Amino acid sequence: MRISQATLSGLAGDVARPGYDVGAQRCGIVHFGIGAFHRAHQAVYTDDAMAAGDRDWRIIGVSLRSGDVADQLNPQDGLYTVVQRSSGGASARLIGAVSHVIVAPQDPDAVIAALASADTHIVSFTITEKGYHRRPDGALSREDAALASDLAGQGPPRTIYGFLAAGLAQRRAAGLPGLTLVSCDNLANNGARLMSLMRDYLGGTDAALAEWFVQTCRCPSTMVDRIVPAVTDADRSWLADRIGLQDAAAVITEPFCQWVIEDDFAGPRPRWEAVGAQIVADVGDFEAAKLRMLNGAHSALAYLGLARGYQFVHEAIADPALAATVRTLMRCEAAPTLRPAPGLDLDAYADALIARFANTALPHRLIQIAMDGSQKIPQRWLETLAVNQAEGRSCAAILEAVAAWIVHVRGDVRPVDDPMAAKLADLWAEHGAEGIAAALFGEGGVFSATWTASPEAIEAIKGQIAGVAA
Ligand code: CS2
Repeated sequence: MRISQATLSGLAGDVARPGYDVGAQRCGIVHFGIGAFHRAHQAVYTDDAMAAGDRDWRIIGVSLRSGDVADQLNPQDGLYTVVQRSSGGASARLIGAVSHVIVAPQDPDAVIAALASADTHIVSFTITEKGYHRRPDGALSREDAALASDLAGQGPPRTIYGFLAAGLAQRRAAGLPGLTLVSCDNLANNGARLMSLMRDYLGGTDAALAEWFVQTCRCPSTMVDRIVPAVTDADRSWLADRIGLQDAAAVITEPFCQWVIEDDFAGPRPRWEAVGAQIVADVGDFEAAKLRMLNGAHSALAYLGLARGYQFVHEAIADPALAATVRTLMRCEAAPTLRPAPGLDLDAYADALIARFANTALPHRLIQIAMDGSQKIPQRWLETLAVNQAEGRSCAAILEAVAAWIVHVRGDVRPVDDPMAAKLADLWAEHGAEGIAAALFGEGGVFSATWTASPEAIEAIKGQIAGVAA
């Protein structure tokens, strides 16, 4: 039997229930990209905030493309379990914060109506790096088909920009207040970037609305952190035995959870800080440390680990050579580029990250992390490389990882899941092992807006490519 309001009496007694009247809450948040990460992170904080007394903050999820999550959550009245798993054991809790999911291509008007509702105060996003439709230099990628269609006003919206523009126009016309747009994706300065991308989009479509947007809406930056591997069928059947009901929307995660949010809201918000989030004046130092150390190490483990035949993060980090590379990357290459955020000891942070990667109770596939590298490496590696290069330091560990990524995107060993996969394969065909590093990172290269590699760095990558490819 499937979990839902009607079947809850069948749920195992030791699964914690929401500490508030779920059905009595209105929706105050619209969330784009309601994947496993959101369900294990922001939705949990919001569930806790309502249990602590906040009201009317249930979440309407929006899927921009597939109907899969709607099929998982809607028949369950939005209910699902979050399982926390570590070597110490597993615990499960039921989350009531999600109301329902709208599949945007099936019902675009419902998405716009949710954005235009007087009850909505916050719109948040986990749409992954590529959901922002940016070029490698960070500007709006106007040539992208979905974005071009939205900019031209052809048919219903397809991107967050098109939907936001339609929703904001209705709010403005109705005299409603602006919204807080909360990016929860792993981009550097995610709030400021979203603000500037949205302003650029509106500037090209509706200048008066662009002005209203800047005056009334806010885009706080956030740092989000929780490792949430994709759930497998085996996980779901293990969970059904454990909790007594089938749950198609369950998520399995680690005990660790962190959310640092810039204190910059347009209107009301849940008291997330009362339930463990940090609301701070400046997120930048937290964000840079997390992206360059955790995510930087993750991506290095992904490409170097796959090349050595590993499948999971915990296997790769158990390899002494890879552990040494990752430790060097974090402590000697990333850390010197960072200003420690208040209370953050970067050496201790690196050790804690290695312990999290080693969690064998939470198998995390390297191939999941290897996805979309072209969207990830600028903020994970290239900013670190740029700062170190400017200060005369080289970064052997990151360059080794860069070489492994370059070999990965050649695409002849395993499929490359990346919006730039075709372009990267073409570059390989055109430049070969001799010229590919310069085509990507040299003067005028694809990624040179973030890091223009020195001739020495290009040579070092070339040497590594020969090593990895051999
Ligand atoms: C990972 C992240 O898939 C990836 O690229 O590096 O999803 C990572 O697990 C999270 O950012 C941890 O907070």
